[in-house]
Amino acid sequence: MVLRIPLRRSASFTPDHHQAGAEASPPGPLKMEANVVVLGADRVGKSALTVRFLTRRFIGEYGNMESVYTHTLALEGREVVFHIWDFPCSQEKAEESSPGDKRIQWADGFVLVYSICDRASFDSVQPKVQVIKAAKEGPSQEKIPIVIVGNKRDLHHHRTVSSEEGRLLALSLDCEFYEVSAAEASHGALLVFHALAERLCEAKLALKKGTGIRSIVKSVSAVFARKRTDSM
Ligand SMILES: Nc1nc2c(ncn2[C@@H]2O[C@H](COP(=O)(O)OP(=O)(O)O)[C@@H](O)[C@H]2O)c(=O)[nH]1
Ligand SMILES: [Mg+2]
Repeated sequence: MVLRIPLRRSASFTPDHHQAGAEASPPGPLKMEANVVVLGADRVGKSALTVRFLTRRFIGEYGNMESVYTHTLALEGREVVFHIWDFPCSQEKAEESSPGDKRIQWADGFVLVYSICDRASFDSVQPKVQVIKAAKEGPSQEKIPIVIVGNKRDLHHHRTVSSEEGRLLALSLDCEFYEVSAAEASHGALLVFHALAERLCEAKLALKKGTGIRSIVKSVSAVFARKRTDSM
């Protein structure tokens, strides 16, 4: 069952002085909606990170509910409406990510979480990114908005994945990267979703530009084709 929990709370990540001084409106649409899915192995903190972002709270145990949360954030003069799909562990296992996975089809942006204390969860990130890219990358090879997150940073004494490994993996896959502790603070969760929102806006703009250029090329070709037939 999918629970729709509309959380109308709005989060602004732009410093006040920046917003006040922003006279020119940003390029692209001022309101954007995006579907986001949070993926990763069991018990890495997917729900903890999501709930941190939505409520700023860490409640410890999150049960096994499947939820789609709606949440709006302000990003440099734009409004980004996120629909965030959080999965119960059992379902994550049952639906081993494949390009046909309904979550991958549904989502525009992805948060891939592993635990820095769980190497297997880290090892599962790369195949997941490859599946997402195979399913989503169009002919123009546009950047898919993906943020890789190493969670449970507070448990550094149990660390089995170094920060460097996380950073290098993200670099090699052309993804954003953050190491955070959902348990300790909300700052990391905010950075993660803020970075994803930026990537989503860039992707939307790139898509629009691509479509714009393609339609110009189409019309110019049509005019030349017409001229050629006229002169025959
Ligand atoms: N120490 C620590 N525990 C965490 C952190 N994030 C989540 N947890 C705990 O890890 C367990 C699994 O978290 P949960 O969000 O349910 O994982 P999910 O299965 O990926 O959704 C819970 O007991 C959480 O309290 C973190 O940053 N640090
Ligand atoms: Mg969960």
